[in-house]
Amino acid sequence: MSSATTFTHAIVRAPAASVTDGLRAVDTGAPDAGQFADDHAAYVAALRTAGAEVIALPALDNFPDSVFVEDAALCLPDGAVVLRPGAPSRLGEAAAMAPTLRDAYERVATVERGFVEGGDILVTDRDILVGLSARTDREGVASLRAIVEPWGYILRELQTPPEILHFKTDCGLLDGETVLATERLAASGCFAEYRVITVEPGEEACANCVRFNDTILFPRGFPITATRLRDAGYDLTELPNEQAAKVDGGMSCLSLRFSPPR
Ligand code: CIR
Repeated sequence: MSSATTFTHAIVRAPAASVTDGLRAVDTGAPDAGQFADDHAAYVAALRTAGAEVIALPALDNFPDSVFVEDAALCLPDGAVVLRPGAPSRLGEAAAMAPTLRDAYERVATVERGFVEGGDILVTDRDILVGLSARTDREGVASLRAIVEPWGYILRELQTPPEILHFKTDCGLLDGETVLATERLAASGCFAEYRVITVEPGEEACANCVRFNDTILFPRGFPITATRLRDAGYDLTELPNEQAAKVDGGMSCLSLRFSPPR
């Protein structure tokens, strides 16, 4: 079993009413906060169905993007890391997440320099891939590396293509050695050591999916890629993501997945 896709727990945070002010690269209108809350409840229910004990944190109205908990922390089998989001309006989300990590883990370290957002980190069985982006810089990656390499992990620094918000905006882990990726990200060569299934052109917004135990949480509305994955033997749980997508969020951003160290 892959430790990169097998978990007992998930951390989520309720969407704040202020999610309507969430950051977005292109403004296609604000998300509907009520619908966002309903979609989030469906996401949490799917995590529970997949076997998660869910730690549900309260909304933080001062942080419009705080529902996207993945960007504030990194949960590994051997320890957790409090990250440093590169978006100024999101920096404080990391400190707000720290107490929850300390409750779950004995070993919690903090990125003290530079910037790293969890959306730029893909953890596989083989290594930790970190994409430099507008939110994640070299100094932050060096700080993260100094934490995780002594814990026994291999960190590989990559470049997120410039038009992409986060490295994981365009990819998701399907199993320990297989990634779903857009053609534009796969073309960068960053998955040379992995099996790659590509997203159907025009369906790029479904690349950010997340495997939790036996199922893949997958945004609804991307039928060709969904069929491709089912034909390859994967079980999908399709979920509404239209509101989160208005503020550039996807399936992985909405949770931190982990198994507390024994
Ligand atoms: C942001 O721009 O930071 C949020 N509106 C979306 C964050 C999405 N997070 C992720 O991809 N890990």
